[in-house]
Amino acid sequence: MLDATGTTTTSDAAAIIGVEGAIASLAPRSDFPILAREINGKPLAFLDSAASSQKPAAVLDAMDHFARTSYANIHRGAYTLSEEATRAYERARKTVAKFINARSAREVIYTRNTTESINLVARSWADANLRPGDTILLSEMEHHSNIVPWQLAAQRTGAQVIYTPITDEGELDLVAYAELLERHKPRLVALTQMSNVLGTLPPLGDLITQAHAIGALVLVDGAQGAPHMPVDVRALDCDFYAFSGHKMLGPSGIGILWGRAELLDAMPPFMGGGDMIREVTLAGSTWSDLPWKFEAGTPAIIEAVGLGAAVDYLRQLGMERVHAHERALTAYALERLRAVPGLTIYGPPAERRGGVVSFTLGEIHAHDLATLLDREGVAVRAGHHCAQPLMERLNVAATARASFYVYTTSAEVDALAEALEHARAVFAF
Ligand code: C6P
Repeated sequence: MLDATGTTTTSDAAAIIGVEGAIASLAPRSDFPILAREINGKPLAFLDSAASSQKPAAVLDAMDHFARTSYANIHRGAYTLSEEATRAYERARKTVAKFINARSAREVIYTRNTTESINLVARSWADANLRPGDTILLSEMEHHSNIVPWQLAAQRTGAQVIYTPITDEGELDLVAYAELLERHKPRLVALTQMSNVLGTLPPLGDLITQAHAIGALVLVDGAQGAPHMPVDVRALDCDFYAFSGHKMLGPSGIGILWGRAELLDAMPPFMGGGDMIREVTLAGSTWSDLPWKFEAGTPAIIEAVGLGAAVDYLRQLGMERVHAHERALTAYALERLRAVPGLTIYGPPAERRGGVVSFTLGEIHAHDLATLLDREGVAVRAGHHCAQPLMERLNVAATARASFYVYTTSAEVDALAEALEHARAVFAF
């Protein structure tokens, strides 16, 4: 059973939360109109940002303003509106490139989400490069989006997928990882930056160095990374990095694949259609340059503008502060929830995890628990969190999960703890 939360001491948490004992939101709550809502007559405590975050007025307004004043299709029309729309779309790309310290905006591909970004690599790079007998190394704590595309690629190419196990504390087994690298010499390693279930933060820098030493490329699933911590793809030294706009204050329908230019340049297109070509004849076609080679069809234009506004907002907050805020909330939550009798918390101690806390309460099914919490205005996710292999490793069918972001306060964590006490009372144990 994974329950390693006992390592956060009262004095650790007290030091983090300060004398007044409360953690205020990092971003002004009034920036997020939806947070003023009541649910079932109770103030909303939105604790499901790992699934999708709420959006500040700055993002909603940027999209609304763009749609009202400058919207047209991009890269197509030699008229003012289309040129304005193209500039806004490409400006947002540069904003994203700067946010992750890409060498150039050419390396920043717009996709629909993390899932599509990983599928792009699994289709384009894997199909062109993997042969029967090759190996792809994942981990047991990956989201389905970082498992299924590789299984499909393996089926198409004859490669095999292997997995680094996790320890009983919910962390990557580093000894096993080194052995698997040595024994199988995988062509590609794909790892999450933060587990969406356990909050585990694998030591990516070391893992990437080791993978490169045996000649593997490394894809980082940044779905739970880019929204929550500073990301510098050059310092990280990964080869591909994937993330979603909707988890980082932006809209749904827009995501990013960053890749090293020389890799992307050598890769065939993922999808064919308008905007990704240089020339089409009846006999065949040639491709546009990066990044457009990978952007077939009319893209999510308004959403790209929204993502740019979200990145501006996060940069103003400061990603170091975002990370520190979530760590403080997590330390507080682990301590507060440990006091709830019958609660089992999964994952590593506060100092080695991000702002995600998964738990079960006695024998109550996670879905029933989430429904009871919702009655108290507390929104948490319940289920397998698109990580069924991890659930199997934890030997649990489902967990409930609270996750934190820039607008979360310790009062919301208190509301969660109190709602859990209510749930215990309903189930009379
Ligand atoms: N996890 C969660 O509630 P998309 O759906 O493509 O934007 O992101 C997929 C994804 C990939 N990797 C990780 C680590 C993720 O957490 C997610 C999305 C959400 O945990 C929705 S299932």
